[in-house]
Amino acid sequence: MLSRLILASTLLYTFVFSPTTTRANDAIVEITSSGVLVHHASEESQQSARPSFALVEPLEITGRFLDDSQVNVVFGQSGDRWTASIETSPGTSLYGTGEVAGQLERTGRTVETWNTDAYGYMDDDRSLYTSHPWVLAVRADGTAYGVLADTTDRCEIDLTDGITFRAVGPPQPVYVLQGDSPQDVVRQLGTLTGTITMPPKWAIGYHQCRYSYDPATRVEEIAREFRDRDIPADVIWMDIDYMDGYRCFTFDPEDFPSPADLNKKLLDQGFRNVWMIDPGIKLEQGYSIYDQGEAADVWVKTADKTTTFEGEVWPGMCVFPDYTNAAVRQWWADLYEPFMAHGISGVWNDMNEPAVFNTPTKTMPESNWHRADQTLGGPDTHARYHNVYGMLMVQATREGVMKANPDNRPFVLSRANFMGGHRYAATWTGDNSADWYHLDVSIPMTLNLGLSGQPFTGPDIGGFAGNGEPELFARWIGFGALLPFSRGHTAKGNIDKEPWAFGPEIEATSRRALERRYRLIPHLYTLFREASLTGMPVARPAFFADPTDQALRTEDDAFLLGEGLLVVAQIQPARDRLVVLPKPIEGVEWRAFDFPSFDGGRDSKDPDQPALYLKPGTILPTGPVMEFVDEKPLDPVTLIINLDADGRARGTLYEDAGEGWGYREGDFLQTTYSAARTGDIVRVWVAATEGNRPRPDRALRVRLLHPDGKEIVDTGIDGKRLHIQLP
Ligand code: NBV
Repeated sequence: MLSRLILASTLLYTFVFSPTTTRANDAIVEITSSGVLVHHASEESQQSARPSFALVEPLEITGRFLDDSQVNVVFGQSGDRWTASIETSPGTSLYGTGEVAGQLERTGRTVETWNTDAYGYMDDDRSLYTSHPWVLAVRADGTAYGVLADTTDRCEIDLTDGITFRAVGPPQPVYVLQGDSPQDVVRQLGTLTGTITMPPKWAIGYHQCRYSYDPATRVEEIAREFRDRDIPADVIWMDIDYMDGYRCFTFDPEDFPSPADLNKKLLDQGFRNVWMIDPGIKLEQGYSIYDQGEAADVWVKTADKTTTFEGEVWPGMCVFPDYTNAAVRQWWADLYEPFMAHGISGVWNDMNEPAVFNTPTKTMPESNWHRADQTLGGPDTHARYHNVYGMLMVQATREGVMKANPDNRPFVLSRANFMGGHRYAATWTGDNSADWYHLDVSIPMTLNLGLSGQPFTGPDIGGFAGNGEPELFARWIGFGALLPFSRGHTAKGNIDKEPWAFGPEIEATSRRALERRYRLIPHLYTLFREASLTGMPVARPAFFADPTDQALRTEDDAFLLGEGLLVVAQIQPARDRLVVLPKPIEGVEWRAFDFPSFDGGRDSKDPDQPALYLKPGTILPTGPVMEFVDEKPLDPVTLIINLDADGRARGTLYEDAGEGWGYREGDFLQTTYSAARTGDIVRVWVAATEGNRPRPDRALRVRLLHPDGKEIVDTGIDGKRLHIQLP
């Protein structure tokens, strides 16, 4: 026991920036082998040390001690709710809280975890589609900690005065993750809740959706237009109208007579496809999915625990699989095998909060009954499982997709989700509207999701509800093309919103935006690799560049892609934003650059495109414009370089097959490029490689950003040292 305690204090001191020695309350504090502090209200309330729904592996407790860290969790009671409060020091900025609208910094806001269908949401909507009982706190000095309340219940996160969680039921454990920077904390969150697996490369290309492309010939037309107009895109989406009367796992016999043929035609042009599946199963005898589910008794029950709950959704009266039960998840997973056999590449699970039309709450009654696995907490009410309904659905979907196509990486998009659910599905920011407000919140929403563990996300580019004006679309696609999940979408009844729909000028803007994405795919793919290994978000807030710089803490319109690339979006119509840039590093500025036309793309000088800046000391790997991600090999590799004050720079490029699991056996190539200036010569070389994949025989191009604003361009062979003569 003693040795465990010694180990505990060693670990504790590794994570605490400047420990104090006061004990603030009687909470029981335990420490895990990975340095996470687990606070319990009392001995009685102590549960197993694991965020029940988030963790990959149970945490191993290595000791118990007085809480002498800087973060004291004070448990209490307020009415029927338990509370856990943390006092924050002056100058602390709060983030996270998952998918809520509004500004990036969450200090002063109150939200509630309760997955909600929130069509046309605004700042004051306290709950949206996904729930993350998690707050990231960045202190004035740039050190940070994160706090996670391990509860699936409806939980208020009140950030008006420090951090307070309020939830019903018995008090649950609260986890404190301490780090010397916000990045450090976000990485620890990745360790605690798991990370995404590497998506198929096509999923990081551009996606085109609408509610709905119907019939199949319209889908073909859309695909052809993209290729005829030379606008890069990888995926076309099939929204609910492809189904036969909104019956999941069926196809409308007239409008989609042969989904396999359609998917084949799309694939022949380099397009993958994603098809929607909802949780509401039409209550109709003779519909095979209903009949099967009925026979296996898989549906969520009402409060009497025996009557099947019926609720109205798109197909009319529906029943709902009880995904909290392992046998039901297995049943659901198995439905995907015949479905995927139509050549389906990816699956979109919508309406899984779950949304129900004919109840006052627009979801199931909280008294509904789930026959949940003991490992999840055992049978209980919907109140307890509401927030994880969507997550457990996509866990099963993903399993089914993987079983159907074991050699492929699964792609699932989910509207509802919960802390840790990023392991199963990407998410998007739901039904936004085609207005400047929703354009504005797209970036902070994406960033806070990233800070809450979900790196694969982005908004409906162009806005879901309503039409919007051409300029709005141009600005939106300008930066939306650079967000981790990049998809254009719009609702039924709206005008067309494909990149060409607003006329030639906006079409040219959209093409430039998407060409930029495709030039940056080598870098984006490298960032997805990092996210999959460590939990670091792909798109990161500007303050990650310097967590001590208070001015960056509220920068909502800029984001970092990785460490070194800053994207400054053009948010407002017809105004050049005064953006807060990170400070120069030892006199060297973050240097602006663009993509000129010499490598096959079009000149991107365009006020709708975000400004791009490269951090001193960075090498950014880019590639040629492509129609779709695997259209051609990455050749040449173009390195864009901004040397630091010592004349040095570094950067990483990760490559693999883009599909399948070979990378797990070493079939990848990770290259660390280095550059150094000596006198008038800049040398560029491969400093390190990892993985078994041979380096392709290909050209290397270097664009050296020069202090006088000019660029020096040189070419060589990738893998061979390049010597660039400065003028
Ligand atoms: O399936 C139709 C839509 C979908 O396009 C949208 O993205 C989802 O968020 N779905 C909601 C249901 C209808 C919304 C009005």
